[in-house]
Amino acid sequence: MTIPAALLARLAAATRWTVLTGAGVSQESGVPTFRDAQTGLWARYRVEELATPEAFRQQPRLVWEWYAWRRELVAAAKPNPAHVALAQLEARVPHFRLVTQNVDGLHQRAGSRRVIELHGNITRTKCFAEDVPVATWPETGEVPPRCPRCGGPLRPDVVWFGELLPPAELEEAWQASTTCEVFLSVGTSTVVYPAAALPSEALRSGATVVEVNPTPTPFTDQAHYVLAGPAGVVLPELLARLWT
Ligand code: BV8
Repeated sequence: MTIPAALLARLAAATRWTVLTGAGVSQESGVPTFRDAQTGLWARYRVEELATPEAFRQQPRLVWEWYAWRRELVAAAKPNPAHVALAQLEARVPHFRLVTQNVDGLHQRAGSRRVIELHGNITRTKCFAEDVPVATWPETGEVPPRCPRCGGPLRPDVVWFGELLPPAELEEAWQASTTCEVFLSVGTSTVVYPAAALPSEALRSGATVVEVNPTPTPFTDQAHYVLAGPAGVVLPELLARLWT
C-alpha cells in the first residue's frame, strides 16, 4: 500500500482527527455489509425493506428475528485489525473522535473508549411504544417479546430508515466533522444521510479528507486522498508508517 509522503506528513502534524466508519470496517470480521447481498433466510429481502418502522409494524416477528440473527452473528464475530488500529489511534492522537454508522459494537470490543454511535447499537433493546431502553424482560416465548412496563413489543435500539438520528450524537458528529484537521471516511458507501454528509462537511470546513475503501463511492472524487484497500490492511499500515 503506497501512502503518499505528503499525507503522512499531514497526519503526523495533525492533533485533531475525526474518523467516520461504516460496515466495511466490520467486513473483515465476517459481518456482512449492507452492499453485500443478503444471504440465506434473508436473501429475498433488501435491508431497506426490513430496517424500517413500517416493516416492524407489519411483520414484527420477521424483523425481530432478522435482528436476532444479526445479534448472534455479531456476538460470534471478533474485532479485526481495522478496529484495533482505530483504538490505538484514539490512544495516540490528542483530539480523536470516532463516529460510526455501525450498530455491531465491535469498536468498543476492540478497545475504543469513546464511540459516537449515529445509528444505535444492535445489542441494546428498547420499547417500541415508549422508546426507552429495556435491559431484561420475561421470556414467554412470544416473538417479539413484550415490554415489562407497557406490554408493547420490544425492538432493537437502532435507527431505522425514516427515523431521526439521536440528536446528541448527530450534533457531536457534526462538531467533530467541522472542527477536525484530518477526516478519515472508512468503509462506507456514503449513500445514507445524514451520516453521508459528514465527509463533505469536513471538506467544506477545511479538513484534509481521506477515503479508505477498496471500491469507489459517490464521495471518492471529492476526497483529497483515496487509500484503495481493505481497512484491516490500510489502517495498521498507516499507524506503522506514522509511529515506528
Ligand atoms: C433520516 C441501522 C430524517 C439499522 C442504518 C425517503 C423517506 C425517508 C427517508 C429518506 C428518504 N430518502 C432518503 C432518506 C433519508 C434516508 C437515506 O439516506 N436513505 C438512502 C437509502 C437514500 N436516511 C434515513 O432515513 C435516516 N433518517 O433521514 O431521518 C427523515 C425522517 C423521515 C423522513 C425523511 C427524513 C436514517 C438512516 C439510518 C438507517 N439505519 N443502520 C441497521 O443496521 O439495521 S443504515 C445502514 O446503511 C448503516 O448504518 C449505514 O449508515 C448505511 C450504509 O451502510 P455502510 O455502512 O456505508 O455500508 P455499505 O454496505 O453501504 O457499504 C460498505 C462499504 O464498505 C462499501 O463502500 C464497500 O466498498 C466498503 N468495504 C467493503 N469491504 C471493506 C470496505 N471498506 C474497507 N475495508 C473493507 N474490508
